[in-house]
Amino acid sequence: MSRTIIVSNRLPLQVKLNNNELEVVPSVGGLATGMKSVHKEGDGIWIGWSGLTEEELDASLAKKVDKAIAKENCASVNLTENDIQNFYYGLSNRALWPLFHYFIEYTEFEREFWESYKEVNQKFADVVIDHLEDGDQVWVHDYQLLLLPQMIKDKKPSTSVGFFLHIPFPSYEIFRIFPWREELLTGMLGADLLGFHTYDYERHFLSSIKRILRLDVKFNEITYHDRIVKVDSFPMGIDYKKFHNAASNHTKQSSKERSELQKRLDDHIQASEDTKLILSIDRLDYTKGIPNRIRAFEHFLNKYPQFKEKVRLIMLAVPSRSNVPQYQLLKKETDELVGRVNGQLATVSWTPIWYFYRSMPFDNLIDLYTSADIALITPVRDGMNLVAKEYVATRTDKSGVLILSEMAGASKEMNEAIMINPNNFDQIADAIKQALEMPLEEQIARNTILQERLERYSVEKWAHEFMKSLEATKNIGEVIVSTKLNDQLYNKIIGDHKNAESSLILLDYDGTLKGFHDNPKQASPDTTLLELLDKLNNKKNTDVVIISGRDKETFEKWFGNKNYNLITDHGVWLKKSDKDWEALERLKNDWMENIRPILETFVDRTPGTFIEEKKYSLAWHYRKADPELAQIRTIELNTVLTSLISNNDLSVLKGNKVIEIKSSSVNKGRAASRLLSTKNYDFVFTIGDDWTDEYMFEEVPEDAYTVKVGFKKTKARYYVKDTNEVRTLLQKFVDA
Ligand code: GDG
Repeated sequence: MSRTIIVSNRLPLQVKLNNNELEVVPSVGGLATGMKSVHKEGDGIWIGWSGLTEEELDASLAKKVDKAIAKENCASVNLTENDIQNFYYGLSNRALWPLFHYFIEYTEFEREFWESYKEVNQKFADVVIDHLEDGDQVWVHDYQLLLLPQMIKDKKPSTSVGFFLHIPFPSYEIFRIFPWREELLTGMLGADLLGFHTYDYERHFLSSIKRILRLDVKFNEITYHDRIVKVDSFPMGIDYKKFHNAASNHTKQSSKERSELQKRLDDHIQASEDTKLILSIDRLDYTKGIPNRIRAFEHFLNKYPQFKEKVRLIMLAVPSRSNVPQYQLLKKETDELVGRVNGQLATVSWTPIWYFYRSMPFDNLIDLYTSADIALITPVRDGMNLVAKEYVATRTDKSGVLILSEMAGASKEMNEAIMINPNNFDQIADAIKQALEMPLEEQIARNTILQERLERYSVEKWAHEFMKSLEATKNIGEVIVSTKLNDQLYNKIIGDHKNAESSLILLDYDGTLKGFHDNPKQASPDTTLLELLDKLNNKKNTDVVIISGRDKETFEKWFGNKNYNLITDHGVWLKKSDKDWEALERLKNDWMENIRPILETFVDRTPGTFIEEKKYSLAWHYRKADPELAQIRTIELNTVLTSLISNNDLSVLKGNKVIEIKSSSVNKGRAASRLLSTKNYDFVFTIGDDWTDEYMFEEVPEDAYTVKVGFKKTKARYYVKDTNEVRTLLQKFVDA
């Protein structure tokens, strides 16, 4: 079985230092539990930071820490105090966390933070590479390590890498604000599988990929260089059995076994018959909507005063990132709000809000979950929210009501909860009233469905599904039947060319010899390319032909003073090296008058697009358009054109970000066969990047070398990654 290396910012354990004595305590968090089976399978290891900085550890202690955590099948990444300040509290929690949660006003884009983020991601990469063995797969977690997948892939291209983001991925309009957005995206694209909690985050991510990196996305697959990156949603679950069983045992506790907290809760519950407890648990984080919740609760008590003295809100806020200024402000605001509400509404026998600012042991958490009639979960933005799930799991008698913000990822799967908008206090007040008055049968009916789902899609299942999907990505590449050119194949091609008596080399231009440009007029050949072509063209017994959809006028301008063989307009015109242009096809172009106005309406309605008018064809270019709008328009245009051209001997060609209408009797394949019939070539090599080149690949003899540029479905036998590799290959012909 292949081994999995799990990587997260923090290790799933706590290292405690008591008078230079080490204690290693495993964490019990959701992630640690979910990954347990993956971690234990086939000697997997977990890589992350131990929680102690280099400054806190001298050399001998550091060794001891390493040894102690190695015992837990973990390995540590050593971080300095400076790393923690700039990478963790800095870029991760003062830029990425607020931005990804739509708190733009809290984001700080410090270059120093960014530099540290890159360095620390590299530190993680170095440790991963050190531990990586052939056949291992890596699963990277969360927003602190967005650059890590590509750093691993750079060094170990054949390693399978998965990545899961635990927080939301924001919409493109938000994500684009980040100054180093391209780097983040390309960092993530090092993974073979990218997982998000919900389809919305997945959709936002794909939208950024299309708009910022302008990559091709088909359904949930991104073509990135010569790889396919799969994107999917995997809603994280909880350790259902652990919470359910703990709650079950809790109900069996004798009064002696009850905790102090439980006793206080019991006092409240027993105070009067219609008393009720509302619970909230979260880290003290501005994304969790804590001030909103307090204000909404205050509004509820004022709107429905009959519940005063009967209902109490118990708020557990766990200290978090307290050296980030916004968290300090939030603490102050929360303290003040709780003080104000309690001050204004409390009576001698009742305080409306019990507020705990601390973390509690697991057993106390169970006390709270099992004693609360209602869970009030109101984040303004939350990747998933496990507390909502844990509350439902502990309701062993199926009583209890969950009020859940629609801004939490969990809301997508927990339809049976009462859904609220955390900014609508009136709605929250009504939801609390509805929850308080909900008949028991309805509570049971809702919780039955919720519990069944939570039990089925547990955190273990979540981890398993992710790993299964990662495994499946290993086969994605196989749908592309062509073979990547490697050194051995290069040598074979060059050798065959050398031994041939008469060779034909057919080269497509755009996307093959030259990269794409927003404006096709500006993609003229550079000097390096011209020098390379000159040398190639001078090879003896070799006919080099540039074969393109470009018009003859453009090629005349670019290559008129060269003695290359040229074929333009997809095969309408041929120019033999030292001769004049000759028409290979006699074509009409009177159809253009009818088609042009149609294309013009598409240009008007699709900003960034334009028409290229050639002598025998019309091309609608959409490279610069919004990719999502363009996708809709191409389907529309295709439908309109197909119905129009059917009787006209015209065809619609879908090129690379261009739709071209031209005579159906012309294509590069026909032009290629004409050339092949004029001479007895014993070596044929053809290379091209788009759909129009497929005709060429079809027409050349079976033993010809057909090469596609880019990792796409093709009839070519081989492929190369990009235009740079094309030039490297041509240089090899020259050097041979
Ligand atoms: C991030 C995303 C996403 C809380 N207080 C105590 C305590 N907890 C435990 C809860 C729960 C966990 O902490 C909190 O998880 P959440 O999901 O609610 O929130 P984040 O910490 O913000 O987590 C979030 C999650 O990652 C997973 O992908 O759902 O959206 O922001 O398990 O039980 N545990 C103990 N004492 C406490 O006082 N023992």
